[in-house]
Amino acid sequence: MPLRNRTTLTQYLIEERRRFPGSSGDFNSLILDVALACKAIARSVAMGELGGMYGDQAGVAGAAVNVQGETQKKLDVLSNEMFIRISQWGGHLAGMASEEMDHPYQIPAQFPRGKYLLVFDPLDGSSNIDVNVSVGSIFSVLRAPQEAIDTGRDVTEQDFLQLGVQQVAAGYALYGPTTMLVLTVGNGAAGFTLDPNLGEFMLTHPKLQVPEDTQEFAINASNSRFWEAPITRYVDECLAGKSGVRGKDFNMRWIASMVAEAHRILMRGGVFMYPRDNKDPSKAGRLRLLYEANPIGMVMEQAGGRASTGREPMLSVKPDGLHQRIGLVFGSKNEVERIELYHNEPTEKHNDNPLFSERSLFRI
Ligand code: AFP
Repeated sequence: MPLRNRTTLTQYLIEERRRFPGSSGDFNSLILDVALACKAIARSVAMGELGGMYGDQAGVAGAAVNVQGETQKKLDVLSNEMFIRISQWGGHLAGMASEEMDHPYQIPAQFPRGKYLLVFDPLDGSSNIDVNVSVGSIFSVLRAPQEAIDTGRDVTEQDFLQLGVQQVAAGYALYGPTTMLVLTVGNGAAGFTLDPNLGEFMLTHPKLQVPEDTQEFAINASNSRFWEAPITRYVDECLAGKSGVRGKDFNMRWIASMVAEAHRILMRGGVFMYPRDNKDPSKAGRLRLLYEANPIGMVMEQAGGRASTGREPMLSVKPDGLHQRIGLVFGSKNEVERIELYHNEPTEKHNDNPLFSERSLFRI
């Protein structure tokens, strides 16, 4: 469709910000910087081995390791640098935080500081890079504390520890067969497809809505022996299909790229679970609250879905650390609410049911 019939990301942002007549345009410029970083990352992802993009980042002794204790891929590091280089100079940010950096990033002295905080996972799904499966970037925008804005001081970890409901924008880029940007600025969620000829993100999905019901669930089933009882119950019921209490068959997916799972769920419904489990008691989950669970959670909630820890709404969790991990369930509203019900049901009540036991679908 020729450009004249399409809305660009810039036009969408300007139209959205008309709701705030006094706005300075800082916010729009920041989102466009993020979009540019995603376009640059998309090109590097597309080059793959041709651009020398595969493989681990070299460290002092073998592969480099990030604050999470995870091996860093070359693209993890490059993507992180792109987010920083493209967004640090514009005067919109008081500071940044990233999965790939131990501490908050201070805006260099030669650049003006602004009123927003940018939090991001520069490349999510890194284990899929070398096998050419879709990966993505996830971002979240918060307002910096007013006194940080007024004084221009260095940001602290505490500045970032805000509830998910305090995000002013969130979204992701998906580097798939097409590169897409999904964004919420607090007024629904919209999808943009990158026109590679123009280099512009074009509005293709103006009002994303997650179907309230689904027959598709996503979980890494290899962890099933570590799950808590409510998750085991929910998955067992899905596997029982028509012959069980759900009365319908389910399909299972697992891509190991949360951005790709989130996008599928936005497009056709579904439920994603990476629950808290006892695989590693030192970790309260695999996914990180500030730059994975909260931004994806805001997008899902803005699109009529739900995001939860399994027990409570994700966006109301008070963060206690920059790299805090958390159990994450999101997707079709009725499925997420069912999972929360199972978590909040008194255990003895469920166990009294003659049809179920903690370990398997039916008491043997
Ligand atoms: P990586 O970025 O380290 O590959 O982690 C991706 C992720 O955070 C999320 O995108 C996936 O849903 C999840 O981890 C996959 O975890 P498993 O590899 O344990 O299935």
